[in-house]
Amino acid sequence: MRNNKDLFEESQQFIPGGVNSPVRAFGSVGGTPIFFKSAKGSKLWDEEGKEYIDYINSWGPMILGHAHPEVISAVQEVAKDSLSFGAPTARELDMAKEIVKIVPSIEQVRLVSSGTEATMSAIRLARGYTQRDKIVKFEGCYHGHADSLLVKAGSGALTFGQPSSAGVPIDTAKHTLTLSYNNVSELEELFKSQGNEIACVILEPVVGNMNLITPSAEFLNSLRSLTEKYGALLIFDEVMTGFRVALGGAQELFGITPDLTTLGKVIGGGLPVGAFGGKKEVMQKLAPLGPVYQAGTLSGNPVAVAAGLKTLELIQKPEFFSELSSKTKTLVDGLTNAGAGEGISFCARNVGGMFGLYFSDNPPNSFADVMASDREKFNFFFHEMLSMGIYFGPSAFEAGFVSAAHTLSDIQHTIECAKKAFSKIKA
Ligand code: KE4
Repeated sequence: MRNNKDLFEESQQFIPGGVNSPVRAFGSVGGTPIFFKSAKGSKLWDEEGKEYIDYINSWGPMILGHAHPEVISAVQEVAKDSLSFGAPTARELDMAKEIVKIVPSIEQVRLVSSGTEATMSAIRLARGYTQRDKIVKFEGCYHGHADSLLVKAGSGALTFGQPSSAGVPIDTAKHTLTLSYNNVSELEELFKSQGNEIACVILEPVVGNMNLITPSAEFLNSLRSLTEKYGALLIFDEVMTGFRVALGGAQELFGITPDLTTLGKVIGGGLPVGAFGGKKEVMQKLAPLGPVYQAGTLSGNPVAVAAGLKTLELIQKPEFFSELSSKTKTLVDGLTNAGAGEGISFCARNVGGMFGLYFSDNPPNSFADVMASDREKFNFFFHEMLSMGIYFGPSAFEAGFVSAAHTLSDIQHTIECAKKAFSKIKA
């Protein structure tokens, strides 16, 4: 048996930072990342044989729980007939029809292999359709690692964006304007001055990448009316919220119809699938029909689509989302009460099957609020819970996820462990 520490040390010799995605390196919370070997339902087992209750769920995809027997057999069934053709398959048509059925704003959809590909392609499509270069995003929202989305607010939010990563040319970043989430006056001011130059606005309609933040109704309504008025496209990045906060995602929850939607995570059931879709008039601009090029060797991969189709079938069972949401609320209410019981400045909230934990008196409504929460306390809490076999996201800036496989005893055990962790924080 190889332990987590040795594995991490050796991995760092062959993989930058020892991980294939930065958040996994525990950089934000410190300590040694856990190397997992297997999982089933709500449980994970690491290489040392230790068991954990999983509240990351692979950052959202494992909504049914790990290794769901029907998903595994769907994958095994399809894998027998080759893993990829690089040509159209009937199964991709089935997936497209399923997405169009579940998300009414999507009249046509294109499958890709990650959320990043979905948002990168949607941005290019919006620019090609409107023939405008400027795009708008919000500080704290993450949309994958395409160059034009790795941009933070410039000196003034209404001026040029600044790269938030090395390797992103200033000439690329300058077309991205970054505003404050939930700030309606900034939005109005920007559109009044530059509205006719804006190709699109992209946002997480419930934010999961600066911890969980919900939009105000005024913010969403202003976004929809201003983009409509100035001919900009409204893109809901539902890679995380799609099939998670409700079957039809945040757009179903809030009753807002975006022009384009990006999807990922749940749609692949744990295998690489992303998607972007929307109005047919916009989607027709895509190659091979239109001038906006976009492509992918493994787009619509039959094995990945089989996992996604089975997952989408199973989450449409009656009561799936009401049960998932109430289980998640039981968790956040229990954690909030446990924090209050120890007199800790702590709160938690959920939207459907995703939740946020905050070491602050009130849930945050903005990036500034999130930055004001107590990261040290979160990091201490994270490691205390990890030592008791509870696996939350290794960052104070990530949302957590509950699956259909989590039992009420998992939830109750988590709350009991939190009480112990809070009592140590108080001491
Ligand atoms: P991927 O390229 O990682 O499949 O998707 C990018 C993406 C796009 N949009 C939203 C709203 C997302 O949350 C993501 C990816 N989410 C992170 C979790 N915070 C993935 C975890 C990671 O980066 O390892």
